[in-house]
Order: sequence, then C-alpha cells, then structure tokens
Amino acid sequence: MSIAVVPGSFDPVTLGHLDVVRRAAALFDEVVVAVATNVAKSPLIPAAERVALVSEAVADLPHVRAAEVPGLLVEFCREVGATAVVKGLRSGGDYDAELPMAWMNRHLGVETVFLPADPAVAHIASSLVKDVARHGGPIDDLVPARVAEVVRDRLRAARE
Ligand code: COD
Repeated sequence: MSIAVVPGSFDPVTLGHLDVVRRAAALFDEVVVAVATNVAKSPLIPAAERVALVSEAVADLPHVRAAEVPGLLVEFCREVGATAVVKGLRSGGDYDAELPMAWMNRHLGVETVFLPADPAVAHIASSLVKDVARHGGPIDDLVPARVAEVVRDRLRAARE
C-alpha cells in the first residue's frame, strides 16, 4: 500500500493546493494532507481550523484525510507509514525553496515527488489570496466557498 503526505501551511487551502492533493490521490493508495505551521509565517487561521477546512474540501475523496503535523515532517511520515512527500511547483522560485527541504527530508529518510502546478491554478498563492481579500477583492474563484467565508471573517475580526 503506497501512502503519501502532502504538506503545507494551507493558510488558507487554495484551489492550487487541492489540485496537487487530487493528483497525488490518483498516484497513491492513501494521501494524508499534513497541516503544518511554518515558523517563518504567522497564520491567519488557527491550525485546527485549517485541518477542518482541508477535511471539508477533500470529503469526496475517501482515501484522503487531513491531520496536523505537530513537529518534524519526516517523523509524521513515519507515524502514518508514508514513503513519499508530494509538493507542487509553480515556478523556479518554488523549486529553489523546495529543493533544500527535499534534500533534507531525503537525508532524514523520506523522498519528495514534485508535481508541476496546473497552469490554470499556478497563479494562486495563499499569501496573495489573503492580500486580495484584505483589499476587498474577489477570492471566490481561488479557494473553496467555505474557505473564502472564513478568510473574510478572520480578516474582519483582525481589523476590529
Ligand atoms: N499550485 C501548485 N502547488 C502549490 C500552489 C499552487 N497554486 N500553491 C502552493 N503550492 C505548493 C507550494 O509550492 C508548496 O509545495 C505547498 O503547496 C504548500 O504551500 P504552503 O504555502 O501552504 O506551505 P509552506 O510552503 O509554508 O509549507 C512549508 C512546510 C510547512 C511544508 C515546511 O515548513 C515543513 O515541512 N514544516 C514541518 C517541519 C519540518 O519538518 N521542517 C523541516 C523541513 S526540511
């Protein structure tokens, strides 16, 4: 049985992330979407809610689930029995950022599989979704409907 982990901050989960999750789900018997907290970023949405939003977005895929990664990604991979990490690449910039992590994760025992972003969603980044929403722009075709609602609510609460 092949198991893969698709990790990210998912703050918020976007249609770009979900495209990678669906394509990973076609390649592996089981996929665990690992919601981590990137120490370099301070999240808009708490981890437990990000897990709930991802779970809702992948509810139609029976062999995909979401969970929070409390610490080291490779430790989490071992716990769930995953032999691969799957990541999406939108650009050379993503590649430059991802390659050192892939090398380190391989050193620690888990290989990385890169999937090129679908050009239809390659422009979507969580940071840009928040920026567009922060300035009152439309995000409904960038994230699932429930996620758009949560992002707007969280930004409104942060302003008050
Ligand atoms: N299309 C395709 N792929 C996309 C798109 C899109 N539109 N948007 C984002 N992606 C890809 C990104 O390239 C990335 O691969 C992935 O989706 C997740 O993106 P983010 O922005 O949600 O998440 P990051 O980059 O902040 O996540 C970093 C991790 C949390 C994965 C990393 O910090 C980590 O592994 N942390 C756990 C602790 C650990 O093990 N550290 C050591 C790592 S070597």
